[in-house]
Amino acid sequence: MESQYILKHHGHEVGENQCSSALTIHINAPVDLVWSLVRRFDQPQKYKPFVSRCTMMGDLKVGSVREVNVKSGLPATTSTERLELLDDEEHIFGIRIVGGDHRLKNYSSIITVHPEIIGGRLGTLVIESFVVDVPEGNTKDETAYFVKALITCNLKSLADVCERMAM
Ligand code: A9S
Repeated sequence: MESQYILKHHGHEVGENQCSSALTIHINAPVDLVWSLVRRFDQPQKYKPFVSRCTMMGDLKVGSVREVNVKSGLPATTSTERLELLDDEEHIFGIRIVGGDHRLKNYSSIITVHPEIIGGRLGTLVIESFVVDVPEGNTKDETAYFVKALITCNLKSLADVCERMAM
């Protein structure tokens, strides 16, 4: 099932000097609760552990831009990001990183959430895919490993927050 969702919603144009991948997680919470957190482009810190502050100009619609400040100890301090997709029917959320003092150039990601039944209870499948330039001096594998590790942290934190709220 996951592969059908990935084929339908997570098709990225991947250039020669780019890398791309997709990660999934199953969350023991209803899809509407999970989506209510994922869709908050203005408040990524609701679940992302590396974000310390976020300021959004405009309102919650495609084209809005946010300034994300990340916690110390990371290889960046700020990231400027644009909301590219926000579909409350199909539960599709997409951003593009357009600036910041980090090395992720031309980064874009898509998150989709899908209802499922886990152990006879309402659950959610979350799929997050990305595409990004391979920085000068890094390999595709190193870049994919780095980004996948960060997204894995974000998704595990999303699961923790949602499962706690659903208790
Ligand atoms: O926040 C996301 O959705 C995904 C990523 C990969 C964000 C990464 C990051 O915010 C750091 C955590 C600071 C790592 C950016 C934009 C660059 C980094 O180097």
